[in-house]
Amino acid sequence: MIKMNDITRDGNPVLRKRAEKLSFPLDAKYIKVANEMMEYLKNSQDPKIAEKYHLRAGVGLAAPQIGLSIQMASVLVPGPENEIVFEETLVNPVIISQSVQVAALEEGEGCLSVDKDVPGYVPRHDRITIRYQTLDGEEKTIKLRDYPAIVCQHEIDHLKGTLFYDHINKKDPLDIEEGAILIG
Ligand code: 4LI
Ligand code: NI
Repeated sequence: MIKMNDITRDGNPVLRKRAEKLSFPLDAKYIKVANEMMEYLKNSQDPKIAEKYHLRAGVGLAAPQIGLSIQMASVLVPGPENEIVFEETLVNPVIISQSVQVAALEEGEGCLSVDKDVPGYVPRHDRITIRYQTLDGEEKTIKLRDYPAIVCQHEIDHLKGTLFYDHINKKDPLDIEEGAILIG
């Protein structure tokens, strides 16, 4: 079971590397890693389990965050009634198209690898089309918008060595372009 101690923190060089593309069929060890990453997200979103194991809640976790420089990230986005809005482990994901429309989380972004609060808007694309492979090598192309799109951009950034605060305007963290959508 993945716990906070297994999560690499800002300053660890693995978070700044470009992750390696995976080839198929996936080695069994990577399937296990993927299942553990998704299990972390589920556990972290369960108040009882999270409290018991001191897990910080997350909706996305990328392999470099557990020290593996491979192109894999798990995403588990719950909706307002706790229903699952998006659940997937993305392998070799790429953004193939993106809206000009910008969006940002109104409350800023957090990251399991960044312990300090870094306030400010993180400008993202409101809509994206991503292409990725599933754990069994199926090629998928899907469109996402709003919160799930923001989470996937944050996770895909991890595979490129980018952290959310890299995108925050250093001079004025709450400066964002006119017309940007703020997601509450
Ligand atoms: C408990 C149970 C307020 C502050 C609101 C919590 C179940 C921030 C938001 C959660 C903020 C769940 C989240 C992310 C933000 C803030 C991630 C709570 C877990 C909200 C996810 C990757 C950025 C993703 C919306 C500094 C660890 N997650 N909140 N950002 N939730 N969560 N990000 N922003 N301000 N980070 O953090 O998983 S994209 Cl689901
Ligand atoms: Ni992160």
